[in-house]
Amino acid sequence: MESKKSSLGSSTPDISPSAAPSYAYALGLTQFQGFWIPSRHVPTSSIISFQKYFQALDEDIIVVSKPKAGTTWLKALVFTIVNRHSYTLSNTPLNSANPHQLIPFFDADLYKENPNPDLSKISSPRLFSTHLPYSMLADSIKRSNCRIVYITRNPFDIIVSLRHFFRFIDDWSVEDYLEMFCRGEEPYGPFWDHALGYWNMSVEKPSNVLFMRYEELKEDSVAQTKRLAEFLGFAFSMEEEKTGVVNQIVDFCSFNNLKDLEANKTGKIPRSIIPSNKLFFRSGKVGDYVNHLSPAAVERLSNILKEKLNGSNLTFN
Ligand code: PAP
Repeated sequence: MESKKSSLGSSTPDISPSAAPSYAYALGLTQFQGFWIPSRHVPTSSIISFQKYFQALDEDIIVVSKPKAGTTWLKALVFTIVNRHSYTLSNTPLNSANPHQLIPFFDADLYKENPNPDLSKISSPRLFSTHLPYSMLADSIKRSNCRIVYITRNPFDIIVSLRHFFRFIDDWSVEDYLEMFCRGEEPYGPFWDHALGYWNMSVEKPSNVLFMRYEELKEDSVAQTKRLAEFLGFAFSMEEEKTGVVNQIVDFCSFNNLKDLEANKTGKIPRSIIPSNKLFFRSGKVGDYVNHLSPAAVERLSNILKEKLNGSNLTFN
């Protein structure tokens, strides 16, 4: 049996559709509370601590996504919108820090280092993030009036983006990654359950959960940024719109601008397993999957998605 390089540099069994546990094993995924958690990176104990101890405030803002759906971009936009009266674009901390450093993850950052961190001194609104599904959020979030912004992306581009990103830990093919998605056995997967959890809540509680799509943000960045700001309670004034503030924020947070900032070109997040911030910026395009996935592969996952999302009004084109 052929061997492939795994995240720990050891050999793992070849992956075939019949080798059901291989992906989870080799990627260090643990099935926990119904989802596949990358437990080498995010210990389940940090999730339990977060669920047990986190006390949400009504003013909190939580950025949520599956990996590679547009997290970095959304964090940059949320940080800039919320802090635009404190920082200009020339002195914003985004010039010297990656967006992930400014909006920490509950599970991978805050509760990983300390089971019950003191978050009371963070100025309001507190900005947090997570890749966890809705069902795994702390109950205090669900009971509070805080705001959750969820971003999703067509899973085909996510697959290609993940494949490129994880080159530093494995040498699987894009087909392997597709197989993983078809089984729902990918980081924070299944994809459909993750998306449906937030989709349903955005329908049920639209003033608490905003459902965004990478493709829509790309297609009309200005309109989507205004929608985001309004949802967050930081709507742009007429004056700001007239003087071009929205366009300036959109341009500042664009792929081309962010990727060329020194913090993203040469920086690395301390204690992170990600070797360079450069990896968060690859091509930033919609539809790149056509260059990597065969039509048959796309059809296969499309059919699974159709079945899984049936009856929900949630679709992916
Ligand atoms: P993460 O979950 O590891 O934080 P995330 O930021 O969600 O990753 O996704 C990275 C993708 O967003 C990359 O996509 P690609 O591989 O298809 O290129 C990355 O290039 C893209 N990206 C990062 N910043 C931006 C941006 N400002 N505008 C558009 N796309 C972006």
